[in-house]
Amino acid sequence: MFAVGNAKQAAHFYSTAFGMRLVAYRGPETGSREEVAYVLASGAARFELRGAVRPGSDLARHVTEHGDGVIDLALDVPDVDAAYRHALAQGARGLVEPYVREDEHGKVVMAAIATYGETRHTLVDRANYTGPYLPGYVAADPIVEPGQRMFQAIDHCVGNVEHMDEWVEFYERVMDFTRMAEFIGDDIATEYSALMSKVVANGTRKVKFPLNEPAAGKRKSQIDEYLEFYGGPGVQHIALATNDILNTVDRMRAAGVEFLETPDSYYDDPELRARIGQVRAPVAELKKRRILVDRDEDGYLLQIFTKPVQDRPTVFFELIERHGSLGFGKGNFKALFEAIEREQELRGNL
Ligand code: TYF
Ligand code: FE
Repeated sequence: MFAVGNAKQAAHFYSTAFGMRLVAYRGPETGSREEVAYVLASGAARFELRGAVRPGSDLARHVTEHGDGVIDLALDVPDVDAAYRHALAQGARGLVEPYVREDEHGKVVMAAIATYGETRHTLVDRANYTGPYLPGYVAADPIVEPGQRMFQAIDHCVGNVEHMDEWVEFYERVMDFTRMAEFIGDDIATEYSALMSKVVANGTRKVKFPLNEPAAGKRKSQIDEYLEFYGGPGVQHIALATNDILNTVDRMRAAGVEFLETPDSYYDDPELRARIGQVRAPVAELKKRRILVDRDEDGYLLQIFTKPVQDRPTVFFELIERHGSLGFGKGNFKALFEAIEREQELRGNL
């Protein structure tokens, strides 16, 4: 869920540039006097965009303070009561006690706990609900005629925090998540990344949360830039799983989405071909689009990163097409972080 300064226009952006379909709405016309909410879907991925319709609300304050950003990463759980009680027993801060909402389409159970910064996790069980989204929302028609889907799921959500280990431990303790092998440690940090990162995931690895913290380097860390401009910890990027990253990138670019530039040298490096072996598209086609490739023992992945999608240098998106690999593109970290730093420098924040 996003808090934005203008949900009506944001809904238009995610419809035209990300190929999402507006599916549900609530606002003054439906009895929601304080705020509007637009719900967009692409496959299993759902974004809710919230905007304040008048001054004075906590939502309005949130946008003033942080700019557009992610306020809630909702998690589907089979038993909201049990999950909430467990979380609180393990030291999580409860925000909303479990409650039931019903309408003619069925019932949902929800609760919410706090995570890093002002970010929340809503715990939701909508197994017994058949409506367009949740009780309180009405079905809505697409803003533009929906074309072919550009992505079908959320692959991972990344948090920028001050102390990574504190939050790794939080997800282990509160959610029974476990650490995944991939991490960015001291060694990489001092060489080029200016950040450290560890990944936690649930048992099925469907939910993956990398957590970044700034590392002291020669220059200002990209994570420090985020923390300064967001005004604290928050969601840094959301990775969207696509089946056809070449097509998606072409269509997003045509719609005006800006992606990070990867230099020609990345593709012309003889070691790249040796490292990635055979992938589904010719390297020339990847090079044309600045798509990155990485391979590990399980397979390979293709990925690309947008520039920040709002005025502040905070939230951005990743597109990822996995072919067996469960990683996050370790082999691309150097090229990626150099590209991010070039942008940081242009902004005068390096
Ligand atoms: O999610 C990941 O770990 C990758 C790599 O500031 C990454 O997408 C890590 C840190 C970062 C940007 C990308
Ligand atoms: Fe990522």
